[in-house]
Amino acid sequence: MDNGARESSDYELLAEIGEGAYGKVYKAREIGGLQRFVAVKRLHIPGDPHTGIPQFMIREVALLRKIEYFNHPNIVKLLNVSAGVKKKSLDLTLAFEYIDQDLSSFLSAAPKSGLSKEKIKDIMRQLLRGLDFLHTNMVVHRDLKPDNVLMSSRGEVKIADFGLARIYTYRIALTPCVVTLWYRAPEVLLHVGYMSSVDVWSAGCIFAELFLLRPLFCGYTEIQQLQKIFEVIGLPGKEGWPKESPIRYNPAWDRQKPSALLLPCLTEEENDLLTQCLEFNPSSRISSYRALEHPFLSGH
Ligand code: 0RS
Repeated sequence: MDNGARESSDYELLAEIGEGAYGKVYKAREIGGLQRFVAVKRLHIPGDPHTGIPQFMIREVALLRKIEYFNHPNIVKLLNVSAGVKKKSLDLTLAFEYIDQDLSSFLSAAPKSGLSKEKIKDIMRQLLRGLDFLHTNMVVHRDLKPDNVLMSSRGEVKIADFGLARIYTYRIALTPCVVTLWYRAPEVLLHVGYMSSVDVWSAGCIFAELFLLRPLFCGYTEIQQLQKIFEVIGLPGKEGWPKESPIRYNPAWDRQKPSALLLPCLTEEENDLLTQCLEFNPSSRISSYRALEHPFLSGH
């Protein structure tokens, strides 16, 4: 892509920085050339590689490269893709620009007094611009959280770990591992859908976290996660519950909300944006595009 075809051996792996359903991510250095730091992501696709590269993989990589072509400032830059054949698997290596910090470390290092309003606005604007770009290109992230929102030393916010949804689904079935539910939209927890609105929910959870400096909803099971959500946004009426959901409506989850504002420590304007991001019904939830026009972010 930038230096022509590269082999994965063109990178010196320095340290493992992440492991998950996707395989492993390493901090690495380019050998020769600019010797830049890169984030190398290795995916192992089990199966007989001689039967060919699965179609879904070709599609997903084509999608990643299409997204890359636009060079969006709030999307992590993909530098190179290569595939290698092993005895019993296909190895896919993706190299990305390396960004120093993730939002979760940034928040842990934030002063106890909190982030400034200007910083919160700046992070949310960049995050929503990145999301709006993905959504315009028909990409739903599905797992947006502070761990995969990266922060460059120049203050740029970049979304990582998107666009491999089908490859992941394939791997998740094979690799049991703990995933955080904290940023999951109710319709995902209720198993009734995956539209771009799921990412706006996650962005809303991140928005609250920028003020609170702790996650808004920390559930450890899907039911507990839903209960935590309803404690803050209120339980929807039975008529608003998706009929297709395998999870039954439970009136006992209804807690009287103490305040009209979602988070009493936020201003009315901030609460208004948060409420629109954390709308139970995905079709009534604000889009990332419209969220950018909200008075809190547009600055009018
Ligand atoms: C959970 C506390 C630790 O540059 C990091 C980068 C980092 C990257 C980078 C670039 C492009 C990815 C990473 C990437 C690819 C899956 C991913 C999943 C999550 C995040 C990024 C992914 N906190 C997490 C690990 N960590 C230390 C803090 C860092 C620090 C700097 N720069 N990743 N991870 N794609 N695939």
